[in-house]
Amino acid sequence: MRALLLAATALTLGAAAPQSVQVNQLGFEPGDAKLAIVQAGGAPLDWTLTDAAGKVVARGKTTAYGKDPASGYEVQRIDFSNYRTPGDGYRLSVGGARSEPFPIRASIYRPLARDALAFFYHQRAGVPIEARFVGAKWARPAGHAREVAKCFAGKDERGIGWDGCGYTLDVTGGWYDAGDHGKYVVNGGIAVWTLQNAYERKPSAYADNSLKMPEAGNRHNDLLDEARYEIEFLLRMQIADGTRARVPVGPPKPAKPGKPVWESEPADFAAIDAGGMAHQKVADRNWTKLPMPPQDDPEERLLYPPTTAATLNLAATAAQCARLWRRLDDAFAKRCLAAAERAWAAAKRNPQVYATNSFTGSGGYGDGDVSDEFYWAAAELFATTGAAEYRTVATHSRHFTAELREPGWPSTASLGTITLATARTPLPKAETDRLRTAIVAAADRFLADAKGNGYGIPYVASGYPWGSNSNLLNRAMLLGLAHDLTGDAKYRAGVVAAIDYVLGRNPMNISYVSGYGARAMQHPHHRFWAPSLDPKLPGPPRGVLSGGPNSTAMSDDVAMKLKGKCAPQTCWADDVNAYALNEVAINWNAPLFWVAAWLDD
Ligand code: 9MR
Repeated sequence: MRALLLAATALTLGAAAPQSVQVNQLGFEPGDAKLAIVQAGGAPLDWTLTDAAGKVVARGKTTAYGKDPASGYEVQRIDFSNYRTPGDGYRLSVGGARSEPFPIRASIYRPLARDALAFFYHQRAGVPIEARFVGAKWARPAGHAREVAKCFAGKDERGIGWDGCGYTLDVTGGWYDAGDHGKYVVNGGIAVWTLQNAYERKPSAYADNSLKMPEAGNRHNDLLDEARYEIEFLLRMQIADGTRARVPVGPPKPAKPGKPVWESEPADFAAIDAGGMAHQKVADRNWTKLPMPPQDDPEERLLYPPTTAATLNLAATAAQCARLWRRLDDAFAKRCLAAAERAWAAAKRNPQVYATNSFTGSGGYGDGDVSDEFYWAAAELFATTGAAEYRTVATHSRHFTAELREPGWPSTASLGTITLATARTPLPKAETDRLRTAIVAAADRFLADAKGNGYGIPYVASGYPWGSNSNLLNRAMLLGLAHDLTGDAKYRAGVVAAIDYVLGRNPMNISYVSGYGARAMQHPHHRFWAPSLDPKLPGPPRGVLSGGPNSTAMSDDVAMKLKGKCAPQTCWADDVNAYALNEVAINWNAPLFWVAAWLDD
C-alpha cells in the first residue's frame, strides 16, 4: 500500500500549484547554506519562513529550475541561507504547500554522527548486544556466537562443483553486512576503511569512553575500537600458509548461449597455493526468511572460496590498521601488518581469482576488475611501510593518475588516492599536491553536477544504482576532503546539499535516516528490525540509512511494481520487503557516519 501511494505521486509532471516543500528535516547549522525545493512549474513564487509560533521571519521569491528528469517534477528552489537565527519548529510555505518543521541550531549533526556509528555495534555478530549500551528495546543475544565454519563443497546454484577444504576457520565476530547475516570481506573492507579513515583524519574525536560500547574505558579511541571489531574478523578470514585450493583461475568466460551476461562461465579450475588469501565471505547456505533475529538463524554457515578481491581488501585495511595502531597497541599493529603483507603476497601469486556469484543464501559482491584493489592495497601498504615495492605498484598503476570517482565496494581506487594524498608518506610533495588537486577536481565536477538536477545535489546518473544514497554520501566525503584541502566554503555547501537530500530534501519528502526528521524511514529490509512482520521486534534504532532509490536493479517484489513508473529519485518505498530499495548496509552507514562527523567538525 505504502509503495503504491508513493508510486502514484511519482510521475506528476508540471503541476500548477505547488505540491510540497522539501527540506532537510534534521535542520541546519546557522552558518550553512540553506536550500529547499518546491515542486512547482511556472514563474517564481513567493515563499515565507515561519517560526514555531507561526510568525513570518523571512520571505522571498523562489528560483524556477524547470523540468527535472531525476525527480520527475518541475521544481523551484528556495534559498534562505541568509536566515541564521537559531530556533525550533521553522517551516517554509509556498502557496498552500508547507515543509516539515525543522530547527536551525549549532552542532546539529553531532547526534547523527554518534548514532550512525552506533549502527556498527548493533550489527555486531558473535557478542550479545547489551541493553546498557543500546536500550532494552534493541538488546539481543549474540548471533552466531561461536562461528567455526567449513568450506562450501559440492554443486552451487549453477551446477559448478567445488572441492571444499580440509579445515575449518573460527570466524566469530565482525559486523553483519546488512539486513542479511552474511559477513563479506569485500564489503567489510570499504566499510572499515571509512571508519578508520575518519579516525585518521581526526584522531582526537571519539576518545575513549565517549561512546556506549563494551570497549569504552579500555583506554583506546572508541571509533578505532569499533573498526577493530571488524578488522579482527577480517584477520580470521585469512587462509593458513601452505594451503592448496582448487578455484577458477583467470577471467570468466562468456555466458553460455541463452544465458544472461552476468551468468558468465567461470574460468577453468586450477590448483593454487591459497595461503594468505582471504575467503570471500562466511554466510548462510540458504537465504533465511524474514524476520529472523540472528540468534535464531537455523542455516548452516559456510566459508565461500577465496578471491583476489577479498585478499586485497584484507591487505588494504590491515595495512591501514597497522598504521593507526602503531604506538597504541604495537602487538596488534604488527599482527595487522603481517596479515597485510601475507595477503599482498598471496594476491600477487593469485591475481585473477574472481568470485562467481553463484551461491544462494548470500550476496555475490563479485568484481571482475581488481586493478583498483591492487592499487588501493599497494597505497595503504606504502603509506604504512614506505617500502619500495608498494610504492612502485601504486605509482605505476593507472589509478594513480586517473580521475577520481566516488568510491564503492567494487571501485576502491579513490580510497588509495585519499590515503596517498592525506597520510604522511615519502612521496615527493609535488606528487602529493597532484593527488590533492585530483581530489579537488573531483569535488568540482560533483559541484557542477549539482547544477544539472532540480534538487541541486552533487550527483547525476541517468539511472540510480542500488544503494544510491551511498554514492551520494561517498561523493560528499570527497567534497569534505576538498574543503579540508582548500578551506573553500563551496565544498561545505556541497556536503550540506548531499546530507540535505538524504535527510528530506528529496522528491519522496522522506528522511532516509531512521529517527531523524518528521518523516523518517521506518521499515528497512532487516531481519531483526522488522516490526511490520512481527510486532514484538523493534524498528530500526536512530541513525540507520536506507540504501535509497534504485531505478536500475528493481529486483524485489515491491520494486518490480514500481518499475517503469518512477523517475530515478522516486524508485523507493519504505517497505521491509524492498531489499533492492530499502536495505541498510555497513558500506552505506559508513559514509553517513563519515559525513555527519565531518559536518560536526
Ligand atoms: O550493495 C550491493 C549492490 O551494489 C549490488 O548491486 C547488489 C546485488 O548484487 O548487492 C548489494 O549488496 C547486498 C549484498 O549482496 C548482500 N547483503 C546486502 C547488500 C545490500 O543490499
